[in-house]
Amino acid sequence: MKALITGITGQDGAYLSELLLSHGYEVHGIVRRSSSFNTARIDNLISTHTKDNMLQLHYSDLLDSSSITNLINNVQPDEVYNLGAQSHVAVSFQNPILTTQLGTLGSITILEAIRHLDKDVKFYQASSSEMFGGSSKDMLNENSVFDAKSPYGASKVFAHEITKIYRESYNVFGVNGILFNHESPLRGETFVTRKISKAVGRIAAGIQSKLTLGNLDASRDWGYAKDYVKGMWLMMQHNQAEDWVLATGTSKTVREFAEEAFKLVNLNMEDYVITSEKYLRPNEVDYLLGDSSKARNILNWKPEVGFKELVKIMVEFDINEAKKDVALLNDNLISPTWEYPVVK
Ligand code: NAP
Ligand code: F7E
Repeated sequence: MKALITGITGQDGAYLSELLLSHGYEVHGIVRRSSSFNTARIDNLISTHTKDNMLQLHYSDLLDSSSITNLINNVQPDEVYNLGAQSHVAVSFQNPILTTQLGTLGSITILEAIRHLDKDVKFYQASSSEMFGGSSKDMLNENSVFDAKSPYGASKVFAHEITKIYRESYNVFGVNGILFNHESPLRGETFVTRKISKAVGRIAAGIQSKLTLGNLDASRDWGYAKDYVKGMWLMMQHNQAEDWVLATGTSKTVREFAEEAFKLVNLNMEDYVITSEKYLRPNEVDYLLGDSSKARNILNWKPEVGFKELVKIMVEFDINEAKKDVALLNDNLISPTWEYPVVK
C-alpha cells in the first residue's frame, strides 16, 4: 500500500507516518521548502525509513496545484491524507487569505487529481470541530450544524463540503474526519496545551517566571494525537466513505488544563499565570464537546488516553526539554527568557 500525506511535518503527519510505516505502507510526504529545516518531528522516521525508500519526501506546496497533481500521478497512491493547513485559529485572523487558500484550494486540487486518475484512490480530509463554532454546550456529532467562527473554521467547512460533493457526484472515496482537539508532545508550541506544558517544565526548572495566556474559560474536548491518527486510518479502511467524529466526550477549560499541569510539579497556577488581551481572538469558540459514538460503535475506535494522562505525558516531556534548555543556557547558547515574539 502507498500513502501520500500532505502536512507530514506536522503533529498528526508525524504520528500518522509512524503508524502507516508500522503497517508496511510506503509513505510519501510533501515538504515545503523553507530557509531552515522543518522536518524535526519526522527526523527519526527519516533516519530509519528513507534508506529502503519506504519513506519518500517531495518538495511541494498545497498552493502549487500542478506539483500536487504531478505528484499524485507519479506516486499513484492508494490513500491520500490531506493534513496540510495553516492550522492556528488565531493566526487565521491575521493571515485570512492564505489560510483560506490553503484550506479550499488544497482539498479541491487533490480531489480533482484523484477524480481524473485511472485508479481508485481514497481521500482523507482533516475536518475540524472548529466548524461547529462552539456556541452551545450540546454534544456535537456528524449531524450537528456548522457555525464557523474564524477564517480557519470557514476554510474547513469548504473542504468538508467539497469532499462530500466529490463523494456524492463522482463516487470518490472521500472521508471527512471531524476531529476535536488532539494534543501531544509534538503539538506546536503556540497552541495552548503545549504552551502551558512547556512553560510548566521551564518554570519548574527555574528558567521562566510567568506564563501569559488569553481566555482561560474556553473549554475544549482534548484527546491524545496518537489515538486520533489511528482513527483516521480506521476510517479509510471502512467499506464506505463517510463523515466521522473523533472526540473523548469530556470538555475541560484552559484553566483546568493549566491547574492540572502545574499540580504535576507541585506548583499553584495562580502564582504563575497572568492573562493578556493580546491572546484574545476577534471571535471565540467558547465550548466544544464531541460525541464519537459512531466511530466507537462502527470502527471500534476509542481514545486510550484520558485528560489527566494527556497532561502528564506532555508535562513530563517538557520537563525533560527544559533540562536540555538549562544545559544550553549554562553554555550561553540560548537566551534566558522564552516567549514566542509574534504569535498567540
Ligand atoms: P500542524 O502541526 O500545524 O501541521 C500542519 C502541517 O501543514 C505542517 O506539516 C505544515 O508544514 C503543513 N503546511 C502548512 N502550509 C502548507 C502548505 N502551503 N502546503 C503544504 N503543507 C503545508 O497541524 P496538526 O495539528 O498536525 O493538524 C493536522 C491537520 O488536522 C490540519 O489540517 C489541522 O487543521 C487539522 N486538525 C487538527 C486538529 C488538532 O487538534 N490538532 C483538530 C482538527 C483538525 P510545515 O511544517 O512546513 O509548517
Ligand atoms: O486554543 C484559548 C484559545 O490555539 C484553544 C487547532 O488544532 O484545535 C486547535 O484550535 C483555546 C482557545 O487551539 C491562549 O482562545 C487561551 O479558546 O490551542 P488553541 P484551537 O483554537 O482550539 C482545533 C480543533 C483545530 O482544528 C485547530 O487546527 O485556548 N487560549 N490562552 C489560548 N490559545 C492559544 N493558542 N494561546 C494562548 O495563550
